[in-house]
Amino acid sequence: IVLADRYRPVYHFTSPSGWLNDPNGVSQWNGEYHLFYQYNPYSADHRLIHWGHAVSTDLVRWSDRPIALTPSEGPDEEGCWSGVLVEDRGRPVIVYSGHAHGRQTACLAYGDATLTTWTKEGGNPVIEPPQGVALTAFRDHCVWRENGVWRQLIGSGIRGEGGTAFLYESEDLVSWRLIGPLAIGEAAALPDTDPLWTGTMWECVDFFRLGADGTTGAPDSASDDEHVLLFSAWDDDRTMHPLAAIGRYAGDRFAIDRYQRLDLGGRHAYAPQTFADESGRRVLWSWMQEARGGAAQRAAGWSGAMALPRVLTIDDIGVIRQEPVPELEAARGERLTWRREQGAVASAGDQIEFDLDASVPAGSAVTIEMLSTPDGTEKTVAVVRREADGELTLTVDRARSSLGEDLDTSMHSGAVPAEHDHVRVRGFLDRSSLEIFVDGIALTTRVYPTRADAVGIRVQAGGGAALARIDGWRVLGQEQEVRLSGAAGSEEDG
Ligand code: DQQ
Repeated sequence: IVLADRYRPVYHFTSPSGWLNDPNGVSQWNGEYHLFYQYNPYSADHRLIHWGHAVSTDLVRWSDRPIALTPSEGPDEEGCWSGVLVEDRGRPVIVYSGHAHGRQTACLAYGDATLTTWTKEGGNPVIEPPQGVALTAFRDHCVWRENGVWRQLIGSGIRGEGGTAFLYESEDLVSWRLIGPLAIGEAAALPDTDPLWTGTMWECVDFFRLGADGTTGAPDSASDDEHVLLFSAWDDDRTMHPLAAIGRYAGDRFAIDRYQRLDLGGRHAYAPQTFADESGRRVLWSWMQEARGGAAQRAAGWSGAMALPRVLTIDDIGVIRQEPVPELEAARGERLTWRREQGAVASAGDQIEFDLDASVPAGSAVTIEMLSTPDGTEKTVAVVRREADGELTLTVDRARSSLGEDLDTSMHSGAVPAEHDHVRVRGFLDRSSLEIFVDGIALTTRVYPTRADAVGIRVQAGGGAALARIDGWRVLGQEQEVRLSGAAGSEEDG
């Protein structure tokens, strides 16, 4: 019997084996989308990190390519950590963090025209951490062209001051001048109580222009457009979540006007990275960390998946919104049928997409139970509630999501800026992966129900809320499913 791992997402990107974390080098070249990622092919642990590689023409069906970067003697001998891919006069270049003996430095690798084979720069590392300042860390890269030169940000933090990103400049990607910190966060304490905690280290910085008119592009200090700096706020104690800083970029500084939580699921949509695709959209990838313990991950032989690729926009009240790319509609299978039960509507399946419109006036709520057993012993409950003062909130309660042990089942919650009673809720269930979007505010999380009858969704509108429309589809796993059963089969044979 072939037993596929019931927690392994089917229509989300996962690595062929082992461990996956951050998306890297996200891009589109001659129509083809490339996803590189932090990868340990040998075990489901964060150890000896390589760059995995996959390609797609539609952001839905992916095929694996050979490993792009492998640690080798020198500055990356203990890991090829996160970075980006740029084009320098037609030549693909990866800028990444070499990791060796507790030190991180900036390294380069040059690709062939198909982005398959990579040759490391002989002069690596090309940047070492600045001297004379007490840094919390120094890694991860954002690189762009501006005014005929290269600019680069490297994520860091200054002890006693806050997270930061150091700005550099170069003519040739090889020799770099330090300009200084682009911006410095707050000397933030209180990670547990402050949802906008900015961390002591900014991981995976990503800086770009995003206009309310839908335009986006590389940073441009001559433009009045709002700029967005994504970073993953991190601390040595392993507290972490992704944030967006929004503000003005002028000269060599970024004046932060405000922060926004990028995902109400926090670390389950970590290390986000974006790119502008050939159609001009800002596409975002992020890593869905597991919520189960290391022993369970090692036993499963895999860890980590990518959240669905999303289009990022900013609306006219300055709020960043995200929606899964519309290409995913091509992966829709059969339409769900709904049954009525005690004032709720319900449907079954653990690989489904749902989409509903509801009116949620003050004092009312819509409750969505997912992956629930008929007796309610296991269930994950999302609630979209309008408080008496008009504020709309989204919570996901995982306390009863699983009878299993050694799981993070903490609650997620946050506000959804929305001006009307009418809200749109979209959800994507894919086994252990759950993504909910309420008016474009994302909440990404992981749950691990144990019972075979913990499937489907059940939606109830109460206290004056009313469901205006509900629709849903099974989602096809496509090529990943084929690869998965192959892998499960060989494990069984062994
Ligand atoms: N993961 C990478 C680092 C980065 C961190 C190492 C974020 O480059 O700071 O795998 O998850």
